[in-house]
Amino acid sequence: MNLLPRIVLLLGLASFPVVSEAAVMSPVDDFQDGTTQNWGSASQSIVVISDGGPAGAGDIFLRYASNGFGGPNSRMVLPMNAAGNQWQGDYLADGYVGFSVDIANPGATDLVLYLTIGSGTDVSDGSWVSTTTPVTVPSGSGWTSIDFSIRPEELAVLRGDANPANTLANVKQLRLLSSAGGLPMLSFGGSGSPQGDVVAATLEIDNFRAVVIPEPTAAALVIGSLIFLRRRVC
Ligand SMILES: [Ca+2]
Repeated sequence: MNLLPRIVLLLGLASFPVVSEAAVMSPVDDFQDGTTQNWGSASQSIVVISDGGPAGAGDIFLRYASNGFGGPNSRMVLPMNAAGNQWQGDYLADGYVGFSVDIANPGATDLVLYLTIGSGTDVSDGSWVSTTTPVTVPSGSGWTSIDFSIRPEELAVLRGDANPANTLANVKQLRLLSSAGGLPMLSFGGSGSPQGDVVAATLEIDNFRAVVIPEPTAAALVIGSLIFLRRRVC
């Protein structure tokens, strides 16, 4: 094929974003610094375990056990709501399309997990959306890698703005929770935050990170294509 038709063909391909849809990963919460990295509330009993994460010896992870009968540890929910936490931001601009996390369930109760995303900094302000497809991690499960899609069309609005994209553009907090009966309920009769089940269960977590698809630019694709072409014809 002559050079000009090749360039025309490549310029045509550049108009299809799928060409560049190569996912990358965000920075990871791996707990290797020995802290909870902002997961959980101060009143919850979150334990940092120094050995036995997915990579084995020396792989630090978190364990949270809900008790199912009352107090701050009654519910199976792990909030990320510290002021200025690392997961605040504009997920649309950052190209976040999902999250990946390693989970183990050494407890006696199946975990039915949803990831919920909020745009407010307090319990009752802002909007909340939720993933719609629960991920079940059965009782007794060892480490398993799970994913949540957070593309706007795959999210359910729990409260507030009817357009999930607006919540994704202004994220202030997350809540990872187990809800065996379907989409999470909200506290305060519907005006509060997504709640996990009141249940005796155990969640172990490591390597929480976002799946990122950088926004493609036609210029970058054309430049990349021409570099490839130059290598082929030289
Ligand atoms: Ca780790």
